[in-house]
Parts: sequence; C-alpha cells; structure tokens
Amino acid sequence: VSAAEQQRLIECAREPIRRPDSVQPHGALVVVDAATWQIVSISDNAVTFFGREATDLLGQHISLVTGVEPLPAFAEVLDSATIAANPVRVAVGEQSFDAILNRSGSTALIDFEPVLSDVDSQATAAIFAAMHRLASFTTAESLWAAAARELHTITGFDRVMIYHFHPDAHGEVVAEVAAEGMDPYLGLHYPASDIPSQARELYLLKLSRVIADSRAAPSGLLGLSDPEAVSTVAIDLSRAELRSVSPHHLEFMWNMGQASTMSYSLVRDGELIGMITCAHRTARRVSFEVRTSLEVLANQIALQLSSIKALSAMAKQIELRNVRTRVVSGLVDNPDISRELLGGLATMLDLIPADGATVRLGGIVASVGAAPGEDGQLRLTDALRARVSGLAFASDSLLLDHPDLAPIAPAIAGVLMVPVGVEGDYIAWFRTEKLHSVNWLGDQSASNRATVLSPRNSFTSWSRDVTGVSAPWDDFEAEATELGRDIERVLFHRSESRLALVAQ
Ligand code: BLA
Repeated sequence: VSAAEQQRLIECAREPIRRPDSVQPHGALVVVDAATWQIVSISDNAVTFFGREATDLLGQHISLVTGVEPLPAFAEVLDSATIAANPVRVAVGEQSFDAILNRSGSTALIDFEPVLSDVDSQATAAIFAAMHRLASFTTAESLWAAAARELHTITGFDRVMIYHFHPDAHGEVVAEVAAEGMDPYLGLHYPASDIPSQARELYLLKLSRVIADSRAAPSGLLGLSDPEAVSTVAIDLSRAELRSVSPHHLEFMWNMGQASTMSYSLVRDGELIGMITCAHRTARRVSFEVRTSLEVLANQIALQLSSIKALSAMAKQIELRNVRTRVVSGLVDNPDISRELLGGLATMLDLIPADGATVRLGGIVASVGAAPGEDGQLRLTDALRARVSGLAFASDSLLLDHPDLAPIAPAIAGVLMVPVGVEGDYIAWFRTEKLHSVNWLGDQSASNRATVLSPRNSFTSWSRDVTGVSAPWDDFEAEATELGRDIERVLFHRSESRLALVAQ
C-alpha cells in the first residue's frame, strides 16, 4: 500500500457520512420528536411534495403533513422491533407516499418517497423465483455469476457487479453483467479507499442503499441549527433511506458515468465480505418494497457464500489432518527425524507446499530445496525469534514485512517457521517469489487523481506486477504449529523410553 493510499484511507474514513445535514431530493425527510410527533427538522424540498413550505411545517405536529389518520400506523411501526412493518402508505393531497420510519435517538426519521407505479407484485414474484434457482449453486464462483445475471434481469440496471473484499480490504469485481457496449470491469481490483471504512461500518448496519441521481443537488435539512430545536448537532441519518451521499463518492460516480446506483451488503458473521452494486447511466429509483425484497435475496446469497466457505474449509482441514498423520507416523520408529520429515514417504512439503524446507533438531540443521544457507538461517531465525512472539511466524513477503531481513535470504520471499522445543530448534518452510500481475480498475498512480482525496478520472484496466511476494500461507500456519507440537510429543516419548531403558 503506497503512502498516498495510506493517507487517502485515513482522510476518506474521516468524512461523517452518517450526519450529512441533507438528503437526496427524490423524496422528503421529516424528523419528529418521537414522543410528541413535533417536527424538529425537515428537508427544504418539502413544498414540492406536500404543497407547504418547509419553514411553515418546522415545529408543527406531523399531522399537518399527513392529516390525523396515519398516526396510529406510524406509532405502530416505530414501536415494532423490526423494520418489516415499513412502509406506511399515506396520501398527502393527490400524491401517495411510502413513509418509512426509523428511530434515531429521541427522534423518528420519516422518509417520504412518492409511490412509483405499481409493478411491485410482479417484481416480488421474480425475486422469489430467483431465490429458488440460486439455492442450487454450491461454489462461490458459480453463485456470484448466477446472482449477477438474476439481479440484472430483475432490476434492469445497466450494470450489475458483485464485489469480493480481500483480507486487506481492497475489492475485486468477481461477477458482472453489463449492457452492450459498456467496458467490462470483471476481474478488476480496486483500492480499499474506494469504499472507506466508515462506509463499510454503515453498510453493516443498513444493508441496502440507493443513490437515485448522482447529479441532483441535495436538499438541506432545516431546523438543525435552531438553538430551540431538540438538537443542534446534525441528526444521525444512518437509517434514513434518503440520506445524502458523500461528495467524494458522487464525484467517483460522475467519473464512472453512473447516474444512479443501488447496492447491497453481503455480510458473514458481522463482517462485510462483499457487495452487490447495480449501476445505471440515467437517474433511476426502485420502490421500497422491491428494495427490501432484494435485501432478503442478498441475505440468502451471503448465507450461501458462508456455508460454501465453511464446507470447503472443513474438507481442507480433514485432508491436511490425514497428511499430517502420515508424516507423524513415519517419525515414530525412525531414528532420524529430520531425514524423515524432509525425505520420507510423506514429508513436510507434502503437508505444506513450498519451495524448500528446513529442520533444526538438537542444533543440527538439515534442508531440502530452496532454503537459506546455514549461516543465513541462523541469522534469520535469531532475528525472527527476537521480534516474533507467539507460536508460529508467517510472512509471504520478508521484503515488505521485514525489509532489513530480506537481504539475508534474497532468493526467498515467504517464510513459515515454528519453534520446536526450547533449545532454539525449529521447522521452517520457504517459498520463492510468485510473480503475478493484478489488473486494477484505473491507473493507481497519482497522475490519475487531481488530489489525494479525489477519485480517479480514468477507469481503464491498469496492470501492475506484484514482486517479492510468495503465495499466501493462509491456514497452513495452524497446520505447521500442529506439526511442531506432534514432533515435540514424538521427541518426548523417545526421551521417556530412553530414560526407562537406563532405569532398567
Ligand atoms: C461508497 N464506493 C462507495 C460505494 C461503492 C463504491 C459501490 C457504495 C455506494 C454505491 O452503491 O454507489 C465504489 N463503485 C465503487 C467501485 C466501483 C463502483 C469500486 O461501481 C467499480 C467497480 N471514494 C473514492 C474516494 C473517496 C471515496 C477517493 O474514490 C474518499 C475520499 C469515498 N465511497 C466513498 C464514500 C462512500 C463510498 C464516503 C460512501 C457513500 C455513502 O453511502 O454516503
């Protein structure tokens, strides 16, 4: 991660996107005191929807907007624990609205969205049918691809993308369906700062969002700076459907040619593992009912992805345990443990694929394949022992993680090392560099941004070689630690039986 990207990560994450002082103008937001239903804040576009100026409504009772009738329904939604009670259909004059209520501290946020023509029941049926079809996919790749196709058909958006977040928070487009003539983004990677951390936190709390028109000027909220109002701090709009959008992200959307987006969070165990984004070249809205049905669909996809991942991790674990059993059983009756570990029927390299391995037992070092020389090993292990606490040391890039140690073993990129016993012995695996290139969404160099905080201007695929990095060690760290414990047990039994022989 470059210094500029580090700075961008910090700066982008600072923007208080939950309290923006404004809303998207395709509806009106009314904020009431949840106890009295007095309007404490209202968006300045109220007159276009309600026929009354926002300034006249501020401080009044909500019934001045809705008539007296819908109040019991409002209270019911607010008191129910789930959002499933939303929306409440209300008429104001000639216009029907979906009113969507959410609590925010002592206030209630009420989004008023003009009702779209009623094609929702068809869409809901299509969503259920898609859920049935998607249920049969058993690999992440096939599920991603099928989900993108289904969502493209259901929503009609120009482009539907599925993002997968990598452990370092950067994203990858893992499935895509795009309208004819649009540049494909499939397989491209993008930096973590494109979706900063506070946005990801918010997207865990609220699983879907709509940006109906990236070019529309937001409507300001009145009442917030009134010293007589409930609060002089901006209200938390996290749950508001109409919450206005970060100007940085709006600029990103303009640069991408996106007039509107609708996106869904993919969550596993409280962690954002991906997102589904539907993007359109013209302004576009989707009814609240369809949006919430799609939330259920996205939830199903996330659950399926979780179970696919859990099942494959379990299968891999069982396979590894079988190999480890074979490695260890070869040690039991063998006088030369090092030779067995490095050259027996089942070796350390069968357990954990690498380019070389080393065993140091009783102070004697033995190696196969690509491994640093004995002198280099000693310096490396001394240095690592001094700075690594815990059971195992794993790095897929000495150059990046410990640049001062890299020159000791210039041919080695990745090291996995587990101490054995207390005499400074160890087992270790070494991997050489795995050259590969990553295709990024847009040039990642500074020349493609006006300032550190600006989104990129160009989004053509930009390839960069990754050097000095080996394949990741992933779950092998735990496996290596287990093998270390197994070897200690074998050595312990051996010394016990030797003691028993001496005693006889
Ligand atoms: C939000 N950034 C987002 C969102 C997406 C992306 C999908 C969620 C909102 C939405 O659905 O539109 C990123 N969109 C992408 C990517 C692709 C795409 C990568 O179509 C292409 C495949 N963004 C920047 C910079 C900053 C930034 C420099 O590029 C910060 C300075 C911020 N992005 C940013 C913020 C949000 C965001 C703050 C949250 C928007 C909000 O919900 O208010």
